[in-house]
Amino acid sequence: RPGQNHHPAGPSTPPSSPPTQSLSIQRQLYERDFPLYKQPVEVGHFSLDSERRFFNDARQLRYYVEPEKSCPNFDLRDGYRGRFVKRDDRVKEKLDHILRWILANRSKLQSKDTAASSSPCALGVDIVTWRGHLTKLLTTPYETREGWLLAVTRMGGTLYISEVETEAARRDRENRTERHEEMMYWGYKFEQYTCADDAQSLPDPGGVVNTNEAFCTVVQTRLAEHRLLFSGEVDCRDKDPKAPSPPANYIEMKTSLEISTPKQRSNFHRFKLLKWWAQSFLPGVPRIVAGFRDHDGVVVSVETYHISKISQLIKNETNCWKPTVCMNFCCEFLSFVKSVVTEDDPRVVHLFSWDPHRDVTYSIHRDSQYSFLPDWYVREMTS
Ligand code: 0WD
Ligand code: CA
Repeated sequence: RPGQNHHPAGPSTPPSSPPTQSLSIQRQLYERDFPLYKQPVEVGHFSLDSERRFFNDARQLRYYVEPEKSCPNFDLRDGYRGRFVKRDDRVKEKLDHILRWILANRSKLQSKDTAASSSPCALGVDIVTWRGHLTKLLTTPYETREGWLLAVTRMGGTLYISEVETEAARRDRENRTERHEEMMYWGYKFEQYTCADDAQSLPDPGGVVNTNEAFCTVVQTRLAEHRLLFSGEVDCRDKDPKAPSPPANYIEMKTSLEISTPKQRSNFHRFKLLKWWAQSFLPGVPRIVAGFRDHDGVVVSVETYHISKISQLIKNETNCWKPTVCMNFCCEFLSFVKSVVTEDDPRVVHLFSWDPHRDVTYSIHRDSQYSFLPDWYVREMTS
């Protein structure tokens, strides 16, 4: 075995040896016991309004209203031309909203185990990132199409992980077809048909869909030895006041093409359920409500998926994904990052790069275009 490759199951290396240069993504390396993943705890939340302004509260949280009929006939194309305000996805917000939340809630974070720790770490967490970035890590062992770039900076002992758009993703974004643009709207429109602004009211399908608006949960958890703090967008909550406390009352909304053949069912299990599972499992969101639509964007059925039952649902599929591989790979990647990114400096970025069928590699950048921790955050955290 080449000594340059980071081997997850290999013998432990002495602490003084230099970090390895790459991380293998071969699935069989990660087929072992499911790692410890602590029940995620919501430590806070925030909202982004119709102009993408940050609020340290739950004003954008919506309430799920179960459709009247199992075949609701929601027309997802309605309003695309006249009642749609689309977020400008050329603007890269990086971790800014999470950092704003951290500054506003620092007191809630400095935890007890930090005080006892021999190497005090300012925030009491090892990793700060978006949930969506972790989802990409979880699905990497099974991804054959899209690579990723993740920028990592260590400051005050905490590793901040922020995605960088790949060249391929930028090309895809700039060359979307009109049909694709419209289909991206359908998911948001489905949310509008099923979500109300408060527990007493009904959804308003006649209103404007504005994708600047968001409610995000901030959760803390631990994956093996990695203490994680991440945020993810939450579509809505259970409106029953007796529902369990967050994140157990949250619901993820999805749309998908209706399933009409065994091949489609198998593909749904093997590819789509992997992404759905990874995204909701991470923050402890227990349920997904899926609207199955036809080619014209009409929802023909609605189904609920319980995250805890998805692994059972896929068990009969040949060549299927395994939750343990996803979690072990993510855990190993975070260990790899910790071993590589030792310099504690907000101006230094280690750019981790992965392309399908390749190992994970990295490059180092000082005072470059990749630096992503804003001055207002660095100043506040180091003063
Ligand atoms: O600037 C960036 N590179 C990114 C910013 C990348 C990823 C996310 N974000 C931020 C935004 O501030 C957004 O409010 O992500 C927030 C959502 O983060 P997340 O929950 O970690 O992302 P993810 O799990 O990938 O997506 C959750 C939902 C999506 O729902 P579906 O059902 O399609 O998975 O957030 C929406 C989308 O509705 N979404 C985004 N919203 C704004 N900017 C983005 C995005 N880049 N990606 C997904
Ligand atoms: Ca959704």
